Amino acid sequence: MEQPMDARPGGEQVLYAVEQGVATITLNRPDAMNALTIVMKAALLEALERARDEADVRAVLLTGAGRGFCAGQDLREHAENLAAGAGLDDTVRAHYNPIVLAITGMGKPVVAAVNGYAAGAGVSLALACDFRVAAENARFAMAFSAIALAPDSGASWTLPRLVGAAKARELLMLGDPVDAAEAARLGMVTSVVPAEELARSARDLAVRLAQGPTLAYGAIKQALDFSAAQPLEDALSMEADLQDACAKTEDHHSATRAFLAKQRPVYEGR
Ligand code: T3D
Repeated sequence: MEQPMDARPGGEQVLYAVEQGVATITLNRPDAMNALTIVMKAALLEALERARDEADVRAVLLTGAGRGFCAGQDLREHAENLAAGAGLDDTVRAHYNPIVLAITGMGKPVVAAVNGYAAGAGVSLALACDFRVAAENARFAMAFSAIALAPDSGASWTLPRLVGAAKARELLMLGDPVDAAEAARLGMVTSVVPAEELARSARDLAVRLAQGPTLAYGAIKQALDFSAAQPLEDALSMEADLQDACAKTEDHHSATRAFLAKQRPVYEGR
C-alpha cells in the first residue's frame, strides 16, 4: 500500500510502496505538476535511501501523481528564496545533487514511468534513471534556459550521453519541448506506450528487473558510470574487479548450474 514517506508536514508529497520486490516512489503534488519543494526533495532523498537499504527491494520505480511527471523546481518557493537573497549554489548542492547520486549510485535498477510533462530538473531526474518508460502524452522540456538558468541535476552529463553533444546543446539552449515519440527517436526514453498502459508496462519492466541478478545489475551500473570518464585501461581493470565480485555471487553460481542443466535461472539477488 502506498504510504506517505513520513508523518512530518510535507511527508505526503512523496509516496512509498513495496510490492513484488519493487519500491514505487510517487512524486505527489499533482496540483503543481509535482514541482519540487525543499520538503519534497528531502522526502524523495529519504525514499531513495530507504529503497537502497531495504533488502527486499530489488528495483525502484519513480513516477508522478496526476497529469505530470515532474515540473522541476517549484518556482513559487524559488521566487521566495530569490526574494530572500538566497543563491542557488547551496540548494543545488544540498538538495538536487544528493538525489541524482542516490539514483545513479543505487545498486539496483531504477525505472522512471514518465506519465506526463517532465520539465527542468524533472527531466534530469528521469534521465538519471536506468530506464524511462514514457506515456504517449509525455513531454520533455529542458526548461532551464527559459528562466535564464543553466542545467542542473546531471542534465549536462546525462543528456549528451543519450542524444549526442549537438542535440543536447540544442535542447538545453533552445528549451523546446520534445514529445514522447521524438524522445524515443533521440534515445532519451526506453519505450513509449499508450497512457493507459504506462503503469502496467513500467511495472512489468520493474518487476522483471526485480527478479533479475541484482548484484550484477549494480555492477553493470558501476562499470558504465566508471567507464564514462576513464581511459580503456582503467575501465578494463574496473571490469576485472567487478567481474571477480560477480563471480562470487550465489546468483552467478546458480545461473551457471541452471544453464548446464538446461533450466531457467532463478535469481535471489545475492
Ligand atoms: O531553486 C533551484 O534550486 C533552482 C533549480 C532549478 C531546476 C529547475 O528545475 S529549473 C526549471 C523549473 N521548471 C520550469 O520552468 C517549468 C515550469 N512549468 C511549466 O513550464 C508548465 O507548467 C509545464 C510545461 C510543466 C506544464 O504546462 P501546463 O500548461 O500543462 O500546466 P500549467 O497550467 O502551467 O501548470 C499546472 C499547475 O502547476 C499551475 O498551477 P495553478 O496555476 O493551476 O495553481 C502551475 O503554476 C503549476 N506549476 C507547474 N510547474 C510549476 C508549477 N508550480 C511551481 N513550480 C513549477 N515549476
